[in-house]
Amino acid sequence: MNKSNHNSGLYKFENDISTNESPIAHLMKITDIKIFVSCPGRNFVTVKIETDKGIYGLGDATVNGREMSVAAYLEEHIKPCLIGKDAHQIEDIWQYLYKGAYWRRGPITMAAIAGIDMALWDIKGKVANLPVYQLLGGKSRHKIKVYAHANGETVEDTLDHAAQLIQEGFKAIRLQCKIPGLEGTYGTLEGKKNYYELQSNRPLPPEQPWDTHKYLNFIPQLFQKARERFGMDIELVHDVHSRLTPIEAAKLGKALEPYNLLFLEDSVTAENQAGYQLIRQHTTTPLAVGEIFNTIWDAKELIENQWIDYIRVAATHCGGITPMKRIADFAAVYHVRTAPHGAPDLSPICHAAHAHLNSWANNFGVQEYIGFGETALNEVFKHPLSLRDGYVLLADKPGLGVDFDEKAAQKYKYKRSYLPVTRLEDGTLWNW
Ligand code: KDG
Ligand code: MG
Repeated sequence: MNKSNHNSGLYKFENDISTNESPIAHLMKITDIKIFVSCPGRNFVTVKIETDKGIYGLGDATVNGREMSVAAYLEEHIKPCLIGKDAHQIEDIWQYLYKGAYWRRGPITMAAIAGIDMALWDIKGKVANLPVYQLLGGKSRHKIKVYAHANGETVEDTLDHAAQLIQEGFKAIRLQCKIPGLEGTYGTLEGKKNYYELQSNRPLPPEQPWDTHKYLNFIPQLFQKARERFGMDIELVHDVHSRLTPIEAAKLGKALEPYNLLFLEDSVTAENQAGYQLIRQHTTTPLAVGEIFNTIWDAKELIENQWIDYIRVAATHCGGITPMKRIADFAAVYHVRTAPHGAPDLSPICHAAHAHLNSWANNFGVQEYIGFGETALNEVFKHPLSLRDGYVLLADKPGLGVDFDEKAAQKYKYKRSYLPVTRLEDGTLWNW
């Protein structure tokens, strides 16, 4: 290779290609990795990678209810290995943290890797002076369809909430409602109607009751009333939160067929992926799953057997942008579309990463959207996302386009917090 061809511009070839060393000199050394755990409304683990060129990148490594484990993993086990490495080697660093750790997969490991991976993509975009979606291959669309959440204590309450969202311009809405006869569950939590799963300020997990029989009797009525009131145009989603067995989910899918859902989410747990085969054999209601998946392996059989229609992995929980791009491409082969998790326990950095992926992926389906209403959140994170008429718009900024105010974050101290736990009325622990 002729050296002189490569000495101009960013890429400086210092070694001849015939040697065993990398032909690319360390372009941009990682000088520090800072890990912030803050609570601007809810807990977030934020990663900041600094380089010797003064450019930094940001990543989200939040695991709801297990934040300090990821922070310790990053601080003690990742940071020392990456100082001095070339920030441009995203693929090699990803493999180093995944294969090189010997201990693969799992939510803590993969969130830690995700925080690093997102920050490295952010750096690469800033160096190139391009938004990350350009590095992925450019835009497939100029706006990102989202679904909002309508929750309520009663059917009427839930549908009033949905009516308000329709008026705001949303084209797709998720309906969740408190189940009659079950106290304090599944529609609202502590009076929070816009999001029923907000972290509790209690230092121990709150408990909620569950009854599958009551639930299965009730949910089809909710969707029947929704169609009576709104007609067939609005797209509807429901999240089962993995509380059914496959045959129960199949029954629910069948019962919901007349109401034409966009998808039924997390109808059963997916450790046993074949559970979805059974549901699939019985219903044409589209199926979505994946928000707690950590790797492509969690989705492999679901996708290649076409047992699902939407894969809902989140960049923060599946190892970052690098694997999410791979999962989207793999899913496209089997007619599966992406519908990334979009709960507020993902920081605006993850939401921005999704917006870049959603702009790029041809097989993007829909993005879950709760919004960024909290004042404290907006004080700490400046993000490039805006909402217009049921679509998210992504402003063109280099990298991911998010900024993080470290000083403001310090004001909002981490608070130990948990998701609720579910039990049957006889005390048996159930899936939450
Ligand atoms: O941390 C768990 C929440 O993000 C989850 O309960 C939200 O199911 C969820 C959803 O679909 O947004
Ligand atoms: Mg869900």
